[in-house]
Amino acid sequence: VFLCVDHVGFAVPDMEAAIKLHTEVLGWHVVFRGRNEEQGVEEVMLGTNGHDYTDRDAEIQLLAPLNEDSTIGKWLAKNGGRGGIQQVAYRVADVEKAAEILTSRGVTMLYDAPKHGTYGSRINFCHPKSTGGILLELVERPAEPEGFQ
Ligand code: MC0
Repeated sequence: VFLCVDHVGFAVPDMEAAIKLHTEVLGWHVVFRGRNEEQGVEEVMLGTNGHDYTDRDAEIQLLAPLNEDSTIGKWLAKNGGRGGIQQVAYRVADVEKAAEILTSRGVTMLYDAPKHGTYGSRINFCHPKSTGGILLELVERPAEPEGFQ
C-alpha cells in the first residue's frame, strides 16, 4: 500500500522559532512554505541540502495553528502548549485505492473523499484510534508540485 515515508509532521507553537531551530541549528532547508486554510495550518516543509521533489527522501513538516480551534491548536493545548510529533505521513500512488484497502482491513479513514494537501497533493488520514494511537496521513503527490522551492 505504501511507497515510503512522505513526511513526519511536528506541531509547533511558534513557526519562526521552529524554522530557526530546524535550519540554523539542525541544518534542514525550507523547500515549501504555505497555508492550508481548510486544515487550519501554516506549514513549512524541510528537506536536506540539494533535496529534490522527485527524490525518495522523506521531509519534515512544521505545522503551526491558524487559530486555537484548529486541529493543531487543539493538539498544542492538550500538550501543554509544547510542540511535538503530531503525525506520520506515508506516500501512496493512489490515495483512494490505499484508503479502500486499509478500510477493508478495518482501519477508519477520516474523510470519505481525499482533501487538498501540500504541493497540491491528495490526502486522507487514518483515525489514530484505529492505528495504535498514531495519526497516519496518506499522501498522493502530484507530478507537478505547487510551491516547491
Ligand atoms: C488526537 N488524538 C491523537 C491525535 N490527535 N492521537 C494521535 N495523534 C494525534 N495527532 C487522539 C486524542 O488523544 C484522543 O484520544 C482522540 O484522538 C480524540 O482527540 P480529540 O482531541 O477529541 O481530537 P479530535 O477528535 O478533535 O481530533 C482528532 C483527529 C484530528 C485525529 C480527528 O486531529 C484530525 O482531524 N486530524 C486530521 C487532520 C490534521 O491533522 N490536520 C493538520 C495537519 P483519547 O484516547 O483521549 O480519546 S494538515 C496536513 O497534514 C496537510 C497540510 C498535509 O500534510 O498536506
